[in-house]
Amino acid sequence: MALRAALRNKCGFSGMSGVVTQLFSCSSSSHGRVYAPPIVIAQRRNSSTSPKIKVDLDQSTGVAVMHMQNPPVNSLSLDFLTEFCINLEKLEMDKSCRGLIITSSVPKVFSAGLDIMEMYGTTPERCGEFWKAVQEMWLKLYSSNMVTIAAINGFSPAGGCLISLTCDYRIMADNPRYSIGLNETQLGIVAPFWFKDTMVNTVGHRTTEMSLELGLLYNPSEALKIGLVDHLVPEEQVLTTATQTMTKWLAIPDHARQITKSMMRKPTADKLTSNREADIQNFVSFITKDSIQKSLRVYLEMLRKRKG
Ligand code: CO8
Repeated sequence: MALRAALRNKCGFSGMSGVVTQLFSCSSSSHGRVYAPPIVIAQRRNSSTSPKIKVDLDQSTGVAVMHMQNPPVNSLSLDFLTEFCINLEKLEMDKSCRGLIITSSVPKVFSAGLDIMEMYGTTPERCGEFWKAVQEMWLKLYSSNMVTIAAINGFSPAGGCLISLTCDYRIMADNPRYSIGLNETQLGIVAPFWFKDTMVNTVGHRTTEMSLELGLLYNPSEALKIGLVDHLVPEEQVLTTATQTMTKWLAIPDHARQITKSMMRKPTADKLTSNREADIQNFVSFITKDSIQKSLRVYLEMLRKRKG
């Protein structure tokens, strides 16, 4: 709780600045996203800078860009996930924010997925706390009322792929060196049912089955072909394309889009919501097994050797 409180303070939006350049009007429902046509567009930006995540909210467009900045590889540690969730919650409650683009400030890497060091050689208590934060991140993002777009500007294995799949739309840098996929089995671990469900809902059962069993990582062209991503663009255009795509999505009335999104996603989210504790227990007992710890150690050594 102390960590949460400390992060809350760090994550507070600050430094509102800017000039009103055009007129806009924006009314809100309980989730703050019933939008009226622009009368005045205010070029006001809220920026929040916290150690691992930077959020820029453009109040004139209602679009926030969340930059993950946790070098060297944007791994999803407990601290990172806590910050991520706090920022997400703040944006969700902010009536002026209707769309969220998630991208990386770390060169060549969108996210290397869950921080392996949170799963290797730690206590069952810490593992449980960590897994709860992973669940929280997924539930919040998957059920978000905002339009969410992943601007995938680098490698995106495992948890990085999960974040992408959890968004409404995926734009990836067309660089054949990058890859994306749920590669858990390659580490000797198993993607839980809600990772699997998220992928099934995106690319279908057969592709997911093969993908998960083999722990496949796809290059951008392959990922586009199977529908794992929606659009490829040159790397330098990822963010601008995400912004343009967001404009199209935001042209749809919020209430209709949100109800539709909920209709599509709620049954999947509810499966985890009603099984959270059992899912945490499963994770902790699985990950703390000697054989699984050994697999993780071998994988970490492989990562180090590859580097050398
Ligand atoms: N967690 C922790 N540390 C990591 C991770 C990670 N996921 N990935 C890389 N690192 C570390 C490396 O060990 C290295 O550390 P050091 O500098 O101390 O040697 C440092 O980050 C930099 O890594 P690289 O030199 O490999 O960086 P590159 O830019 O060359 O490559 C890659 C970037 C491609 C992202 C590469 O690092 C990579 O492939 N990483 C592994 C990615 C991966 O396999 N992630 C899977 C994580 S598991 C997960 O997300 C879902 C788990 C579900 C659990 C279910 C259990 C029941």
